[in-house]
Amino acid sequence: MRTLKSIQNYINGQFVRGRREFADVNPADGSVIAEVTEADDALVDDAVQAARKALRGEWGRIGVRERAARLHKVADAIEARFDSFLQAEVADTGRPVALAAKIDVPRAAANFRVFADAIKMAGIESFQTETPDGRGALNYAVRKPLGVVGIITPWNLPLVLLTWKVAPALSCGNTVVVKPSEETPATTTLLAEAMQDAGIPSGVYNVVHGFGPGSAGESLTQHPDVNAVTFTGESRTGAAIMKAVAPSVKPVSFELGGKNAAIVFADCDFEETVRGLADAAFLNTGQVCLCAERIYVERTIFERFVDALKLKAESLRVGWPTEQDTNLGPLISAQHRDKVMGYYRLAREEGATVVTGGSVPEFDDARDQGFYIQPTIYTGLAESARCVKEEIFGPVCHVAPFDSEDEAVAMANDTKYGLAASVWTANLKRGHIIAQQLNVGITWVNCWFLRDLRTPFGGVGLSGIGREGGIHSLNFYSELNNICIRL
Ligand code: NAD
Ligand code: 6OD
Repeated sequence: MRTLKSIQNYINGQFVRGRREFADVNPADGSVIAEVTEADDALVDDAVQAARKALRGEWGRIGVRERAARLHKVADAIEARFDSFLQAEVADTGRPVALAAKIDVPRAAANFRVFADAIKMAGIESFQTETPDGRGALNYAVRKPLGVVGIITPWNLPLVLLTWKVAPALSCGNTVVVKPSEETPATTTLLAEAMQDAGIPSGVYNVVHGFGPGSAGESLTQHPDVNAVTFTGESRTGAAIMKAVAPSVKPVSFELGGKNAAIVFADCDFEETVRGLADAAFLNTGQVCLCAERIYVERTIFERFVDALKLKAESLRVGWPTEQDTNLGPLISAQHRDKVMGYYRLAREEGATVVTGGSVPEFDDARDQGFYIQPTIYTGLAESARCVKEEIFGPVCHVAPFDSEDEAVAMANDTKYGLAASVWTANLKRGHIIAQQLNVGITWVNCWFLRDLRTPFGGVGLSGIGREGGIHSLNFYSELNNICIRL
């Protein structure tokens, strides 16, 4: 009999079992890969108290240089365990192994290195202040940790988005309690081993497993001794967390959903644009918050573009995540596939033309017990259709024609979300002008998901609150204390 792997909570430097367990499922074939032990309120409290205590221990005493050195050691430890992280992430998420090897594990290490260096380079503000009596004053600010930061992460890029928040939080001297998605608990737990290898003191990095409402997620966000909450996930979960933290007025940073637009002009580099937008629509089976679900194409090249994108979508290899030449793995869960299939049906009811896809592929092997879905392109929907307005979060896009720049910008901006956009044109002057008119946190011109970790990252409207990245992360994860000295 095969013994299932057990994924445990990590509290005060120890792996700890909870009272209930739930299954960690491989989305490629529906098999159970591990039992995950859920943290109840008491264990969440233990984790928060361990994190509080660690603020007053060695972690609270070491200086910025030593903190940064240890974060580089965390990056070294991730790189040393590259294959374990890779296998765990692929099994949990179903993302293709080539993608995870190129993006997820290297980015986890990069997140620690970038914020280790950023905190060493971060200056403080100071002002010489003139006063009526001529004596003047000196104002300067010091950066202090917020305290215990609660970190809640989603399933779509578990390791990237976890380390994107843990690294800057630790670089600023905080301690953390992380609640990963119930769908993808493995790499958050593996990171605990990397923390141990790197000499991060007990209690600095804690992990509690479980669900959202009525479980570890809610318990963490409501905990009175958590000083700030940083969350990535759905917009409506962000709203629930906002309510939970309101009574204790905690700072929040929210990276939420999107319904991102791409605008394609007739003068674009056609091949590069089709390649770029095939990635933007289908990468990670469309489960990237930055994916383009709305593509607006100048009418003169509309049909040629739709034909080319169709060819590209149909050339993608939907397969086992562990095979090197797989382009698309499954969706994360049966429940998520039901949701995406619901939108595929709705698109037809709303009058869409199905250019390609629209259903579930058949394999005649164990993948039929997995949660695969076809990459799908629609045209012909009204701009008011729910499929054009609501985030679907699958490998799907709607392509619509436009006749003028103003019309393209108006359609792109007609959304309650505002995370990301892309503009494709050989005319860079037009690229700048259009990009500046888009109501989003990030616009890419002639590229997509090209990241520089020093830049502000976040969204407007339903897409989030605040910006992370570079100095923006350091400012969120620290409390600035301004000191005014009378001279
Ligand atoms: P989700 O909101 O369902 O869950 C995210 C996390 O929140 C999970 O750990 C979950 O257990 C927890 N949670 C759920 N309800 C909670 C509650 N009431 N209190 C506390 N915790 C709770 O999101 P998901 O389905 O895991 O992720 C997909 C969503 O995330 C998409 O909408 C996507 O656009 C968004 N996302 C946004 C970004 C960004 O940077 N803006 C990045 C990745 C994903
Ligand atoms: O690249 C990042 O830093 C980031 N936060 C990406 C988010 C992707 C959403 O799925």
